[in-house]
Amino acid sequence: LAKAPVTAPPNTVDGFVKQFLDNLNFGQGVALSASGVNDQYLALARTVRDYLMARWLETVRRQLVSQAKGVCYLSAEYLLGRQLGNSLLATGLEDVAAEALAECGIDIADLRAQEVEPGLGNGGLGRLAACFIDSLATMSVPSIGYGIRYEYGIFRQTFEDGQQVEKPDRWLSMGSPWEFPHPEAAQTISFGGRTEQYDDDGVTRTRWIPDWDVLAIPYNYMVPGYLNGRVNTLRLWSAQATKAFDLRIFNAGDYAEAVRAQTFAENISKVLYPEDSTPQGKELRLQQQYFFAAASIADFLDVVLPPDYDLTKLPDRAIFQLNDTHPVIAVPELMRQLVDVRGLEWEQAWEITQGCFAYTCHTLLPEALEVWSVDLLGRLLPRHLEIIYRINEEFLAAVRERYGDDELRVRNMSIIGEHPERSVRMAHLATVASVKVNGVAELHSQLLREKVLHDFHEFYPGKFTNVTNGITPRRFLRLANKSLSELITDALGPGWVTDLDRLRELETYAEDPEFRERFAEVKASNKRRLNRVLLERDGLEVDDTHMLDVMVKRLHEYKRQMLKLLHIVTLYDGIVSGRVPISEVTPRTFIFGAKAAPGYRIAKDIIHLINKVGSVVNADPAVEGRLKVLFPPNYNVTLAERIIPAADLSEQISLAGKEASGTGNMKFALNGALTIGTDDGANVEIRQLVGDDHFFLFGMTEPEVEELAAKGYVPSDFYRADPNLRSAIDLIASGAFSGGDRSVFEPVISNLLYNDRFMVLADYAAYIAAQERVDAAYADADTWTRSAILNVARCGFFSSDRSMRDYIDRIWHTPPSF
Ligand code: 26W
Repeated sequence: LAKAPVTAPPNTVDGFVKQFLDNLNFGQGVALSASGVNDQYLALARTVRDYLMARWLETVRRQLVSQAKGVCYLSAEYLLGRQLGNSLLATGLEDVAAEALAECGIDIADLRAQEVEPGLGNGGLGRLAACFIDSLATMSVPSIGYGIRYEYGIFRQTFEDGQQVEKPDRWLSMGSPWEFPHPEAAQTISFGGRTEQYDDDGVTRTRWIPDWDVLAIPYNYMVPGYLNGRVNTLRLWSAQATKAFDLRIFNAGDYAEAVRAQTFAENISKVLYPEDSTPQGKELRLQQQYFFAAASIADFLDVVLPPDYDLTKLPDRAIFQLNDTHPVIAVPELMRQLVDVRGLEWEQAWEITQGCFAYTCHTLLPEALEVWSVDLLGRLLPRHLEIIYRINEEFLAAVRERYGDDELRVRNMSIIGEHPERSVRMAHLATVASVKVNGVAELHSQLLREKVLHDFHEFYPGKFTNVTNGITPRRFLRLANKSLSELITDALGPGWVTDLDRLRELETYAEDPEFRERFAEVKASNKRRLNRVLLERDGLEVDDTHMLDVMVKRLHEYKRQMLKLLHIVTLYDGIVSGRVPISEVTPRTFIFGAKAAPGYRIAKDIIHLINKVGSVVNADPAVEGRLKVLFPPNYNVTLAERIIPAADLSEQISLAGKEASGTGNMKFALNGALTIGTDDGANVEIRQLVGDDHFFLFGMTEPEVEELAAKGYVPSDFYRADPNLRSAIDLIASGAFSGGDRSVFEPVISNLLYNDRFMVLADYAAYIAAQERVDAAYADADTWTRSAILNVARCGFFSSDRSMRDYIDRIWHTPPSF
């Protein structure tokens, strides 16, 4: 293989101007004088791309030559955020590009603002995948990300009279300059039909005779490492109708039917399911999962591996990391490829398969554990169901051999569940097939071992491990918080960006009054920037003299946005009832950001209620502007990058034992917000690292939650016993936030009083008390700033570079390669 002949344009302002103008003239076909801002954005994006191209081709070449063991990260979601800023950062071109564009009379900030982020994920799980591929590129680890190129990503959220209304996310409508389609490398993916046995030279084999298929077209995206000359690949699949599919119908003269068929096939990658934490047993969703899992496996076997590769060596060449259960159908698919297509013996194929997969679980909620009905799976993927049955048969035989006829245990461990209908438990299949199974924070992994997958932990000692999540310091510190980054670099030099443990050295600076002053000024300037952004985006105002108290994450009952809201209503109630003198109220601006799954009724009611409380509180003169509730719509990665650096207080208040890890919690702490939080997910580790004095802990522990549940939790008891709580709930129930209409929020109130699955009322008093400690601490600005600096200094552990090192050491064994 020849060395890549491509060279990058000269790394100078003149070189950049020339390349930019070439891209504008020859790429976009417009003159500078006639160009619009979108033309300019596209030309700029292509210019930055040109600088990355030689590195990309070289990375691909080296990976092909070395055939070193690499990671195939399989994820149905990648929540990438904007690409331009990150590409400029990775290439070290930020200043050159800004100067070059200024020479052309263009403000680069206007072009950056033009980019629509690819929102190809729901929340934590998708953003984690994006952080991980960034770290893998930065650490020079051979790897490829596989996923789906949804034509519509997560919906765009708007509010109408305070209620969420979903609009389609047309992220591709202005063209995406970051993708490279390769129709010539399409894979054909089949569905449906039946299986049959046939005689192959005296051996009975099985083949699948599917009845329809689609093309999977790969679109490649660059994943640039930070200033290291490496560019990895993210390969997302897009569905296209096969020729055979519509020609047959076309020839029969039925044009409408042909178009319908085409639409049917192409629907597979049309839209991201916006459900978070409750799998919808939708056929299309299973189609999506198989579509990308099968295309990725085939791509790896046919395109990435050399021809005549000895497949028994596959575990030394590749590890397929399953990002939750969404890609788990890849397990029977690899078996099918090895046994049916490539003629290996079952036993040998199973040994290979078991050496090639690893599974990360991202949840603890039982309703989020994916299952597929045998009926549906058998109809869509008949051969895969047979394979799953055989895997299960052999697995259960081993279980019986170990435990005798403990049929209860056998039933609990089976890959096939019987109730409420026969179905395939994808987490069990993943666990049986994987080298390692990991949770995403210490507490989460412990609960997996002790509860959710306890029998499996006993059966496979050593299979379970923990890798605590992380976040990329490139996007969430260096890019999002330039002023803090400069302050840190002034103190420590630039090395911290790829060696985040070095932030420890800031501990001594926390004792320096001048440094504290500069740090406080950074926070204030970030609030002013947020004010500008929200004013322009949504007409919202952020007062930079207020404490900024932020809760941004998906709307889910277990995360308890309701608890935050009860705090706000309690403060407001204190003011309007005259119980609390207004001068004693700490001025606070509350910011919410949250999308609710479109079908999640109660979550949407909570959004409505937050907005209505905001309208009343913000407009009430009695409040004297001391409390403000802001809920900018359509929280996404781009907005996160603006909000998080401005925050003083980070709300991480899930019921203990429900949030697997959280990653927003890490982003806030790393940007110098103090956390008010429960003992849940990675909060536990954040608190251990930053220290109790710099973290506001409250609420029940996980064992206490279990205890309360066991003795029978009666939420209304808490309502009756606490006059503040009663008064706050009564205020909502009275219609004070719904123009006197008591029916509007009745479902929310009833749910709290008579159900309250996530024990909001039980933790209310502790939360209010903790918020009082927050107020007291905030009153001493300098001490607060010191705590904020110590949060930054002690959170280097949460770099996703560290997470990747842990995966490499404990699971993948894929060292960096150049
Ligand atoms: C199929 C429906 C569905 C969709 C998404 C079920 C479950 C999910 C994910 C598992 C939800 C998710 O994003 N989980 C989050 O993963 C983050 C990264 O590990 C964690 O930080 C969060 O705590 C966890 O909720």
